[in-house]
Amino acid sequence: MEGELYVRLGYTMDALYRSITRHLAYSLGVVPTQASKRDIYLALSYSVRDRLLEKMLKTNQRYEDSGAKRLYYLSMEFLIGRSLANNLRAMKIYDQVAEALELLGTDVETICDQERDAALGNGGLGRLAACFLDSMASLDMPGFGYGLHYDYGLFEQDISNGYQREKPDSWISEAPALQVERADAACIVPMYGRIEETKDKWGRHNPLWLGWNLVTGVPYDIPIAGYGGLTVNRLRLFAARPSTEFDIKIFNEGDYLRAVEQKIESEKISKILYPKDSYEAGRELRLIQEYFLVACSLNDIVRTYEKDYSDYNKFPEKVAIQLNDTHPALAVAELMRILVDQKWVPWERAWDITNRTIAYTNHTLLPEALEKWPESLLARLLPRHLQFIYDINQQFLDRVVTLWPGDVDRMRNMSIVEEGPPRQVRMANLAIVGAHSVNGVSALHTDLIKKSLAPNFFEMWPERFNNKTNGITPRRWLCVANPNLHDLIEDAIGPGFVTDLERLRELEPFAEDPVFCEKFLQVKHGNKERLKDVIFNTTVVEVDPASLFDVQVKRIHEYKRQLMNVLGIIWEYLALTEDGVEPANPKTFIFAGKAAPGYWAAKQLIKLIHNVGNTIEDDPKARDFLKVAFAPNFRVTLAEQIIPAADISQQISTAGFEASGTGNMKFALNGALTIGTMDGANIEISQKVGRENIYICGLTAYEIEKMKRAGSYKPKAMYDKHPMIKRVVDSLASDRFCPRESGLFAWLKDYLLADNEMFFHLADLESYVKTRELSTKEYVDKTLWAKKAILNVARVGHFSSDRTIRQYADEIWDLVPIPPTEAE
Ligand code: DL6
Repeated sequence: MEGELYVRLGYTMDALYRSITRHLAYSLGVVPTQASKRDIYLALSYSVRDRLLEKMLKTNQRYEDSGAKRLYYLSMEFLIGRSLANNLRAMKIYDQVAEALELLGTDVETICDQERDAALGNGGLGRLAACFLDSMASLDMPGFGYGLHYDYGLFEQDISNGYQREKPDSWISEAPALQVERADAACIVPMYGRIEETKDKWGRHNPLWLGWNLVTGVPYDIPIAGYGGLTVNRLRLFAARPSTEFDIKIFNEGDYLRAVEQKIESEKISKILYPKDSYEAGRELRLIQEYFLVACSLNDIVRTYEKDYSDYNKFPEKVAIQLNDTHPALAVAELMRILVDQKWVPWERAWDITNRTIAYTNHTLLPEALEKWPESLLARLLPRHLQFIYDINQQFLDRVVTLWPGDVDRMRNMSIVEEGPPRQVRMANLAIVGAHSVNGVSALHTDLIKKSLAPNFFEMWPERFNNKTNGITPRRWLCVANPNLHDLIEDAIGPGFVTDLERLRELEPFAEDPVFCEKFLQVKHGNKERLKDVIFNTTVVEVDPASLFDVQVKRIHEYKRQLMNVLGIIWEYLALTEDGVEPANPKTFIFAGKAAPGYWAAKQLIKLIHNVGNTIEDDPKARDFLKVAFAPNFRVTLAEQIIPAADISQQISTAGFEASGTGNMKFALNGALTIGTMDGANIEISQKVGRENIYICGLTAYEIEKMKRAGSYKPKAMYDKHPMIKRVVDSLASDRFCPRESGLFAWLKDYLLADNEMFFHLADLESYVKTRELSTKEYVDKTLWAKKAILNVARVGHFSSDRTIRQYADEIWDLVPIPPTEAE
């Protein structure tokens, strides 16, 4: 006990049992015999939280003692999902807890099932951030997430008559069991106000930002357990609160209601996650959220730095800041403001420090997702930041002029401020200019950033651009999601691969071993049985685990081409019912995914999937061969149930549009074969698993780009020429799939046949359908299928987020692990 400020906690079954019952009594006020499952879940979560905090305090101490550099990952989204089972496995107390819970008359799976997802993200970008946190902790790296403490996460999706309905997801009720409030580290964030131009005592220009409104940022820490449970980092989420409980001045003036209104206004900032995912223009509140995240985070980062250092020249040696997309790009201006206005660092030096500290990851090339904010809005909300943006831009454009004198077009294209009307600030340009590293998230995506998104910037600073292909954490996506496959692999190649995923290569010889193949297929079948129940309970569709499970689960978006999948299903349906061509094996098409609430076309697609499914189900000629199920409310937990049960993983985005994808990696790791286009990380997956173990179809990004430039995509000609394409499109336009809502899908024919159809559905359709056919045929040969699936598992170790994080740490952050001491 000597030297310890706190009581050591036990990790045995006995100690855990005592801890759970103690929390039942003293945190929740219930006796064990009367505890509900929810009570036990909470008591267990508090017990786990105690232990995580114990390790977190020790980890903090270790980091402080080492004086190591720290990484701060600024992200508007962290899509965590459930935490409890993941933490039990990370801390290696799953079995002890299972025994303790048996004494309480229940079981660990039932209790873990009580947890609701923390859906503080939209999709890939937020889930990647969560995988990165897991990897940083598992690699003993001082890397911390900074985000917003939303009251409401991503909406819950209900389906009513095939239409998506959104319901609020009040995550806040779930949070206390995961987090600790750190009121001691709260900060004040100024916004709005005006600039008064003054001179300092030396007569120098000294603008003052005055008359702001103040909001308080209250941090909440969620411990993030590394695998093994010794390193526990934290995710710090900021909630917005009024600067004082009520504005005393307004209150004293007797305007009680206005004081309350102002309190509500402040709290609005962290109320809700914007459900946008590469779609929809932003609103003022979104910009405020982005600024609030940046201001709170930088305040915290600077405060932590100042505990040990006063000289800001060292800042980039001790601090690395990664911007997860452009959402936190205001960090460039905010760090400049802090250094220049508050720390009196000269502008040029402040710029050097800022640039060496900040790095930026781009996650999308979609023009509608590239953020721009009206200059007028910034002038009102952040007048001082806008001045810094102007100064940064001026300095930058001066360099551009020196390099390319007289090249006005280039200047216009590179400028951080876009000429109007309306004049807008381009956040991607601000991030590229302000960061020392700009990375894409797959080899193709990075290439496209260099060639199409930012070629002028690449020409100016080639060394700044680099690739970091995404990865996924095997702890969640194998150990937690597919424990039986994990155990099977462990029996074959021994332990240790979970933190060294390339070791999965040792599985390769087992792809030829009939006994292993048989066990592998049994694990898959078991997962399919379980998914069958999940689907039945949520959709009432009865699926057959002996059928091929062909899965496309992800956000619903035109570029992801759920529509092409549906065209493929209709093709198979018409071939079966009109031409008598049966599929080689019965097939179940499983979809899941949310559409942004304002995205009409995506919502219509959800309706289409349901209607096609119903038409097939109502058709006695078809229903025994084809089935369509749309599992509602896609979220991390549902992904954990669906992915391990998939035979086929559909990754069919229009080439050049999916920056990377990470679902593609999760499916392959769980032994599904990919049908995919040469897009994002699919390309690298195909290189790793071998072209014979993946089904590639469609045009490449460069072919598509060429056709776009030449204007040579003529979908109407394809429709006229190819009878099956014509039949499929015409059936869509008829009332065949909407007998009770005449004309509902007629728009799709015009959409698909337009020369400016952005996503090249019909261009890829034939190749896609043929590839599907081949995959179904091969599925019948179980030995061949098992071999291919096992080789996928064996060869995707590269896509562990541990590898990705090591690359970020070595090549961008200059961050080293600080492993636990033996005493820990
Ligand atoms: O990098 C994570 C993830 C990629 O895997 C997806 O391909 C990409 O679409 C996604 N991007 C976004 C962009 N949203 N915004 N802004 O979610 O990032």
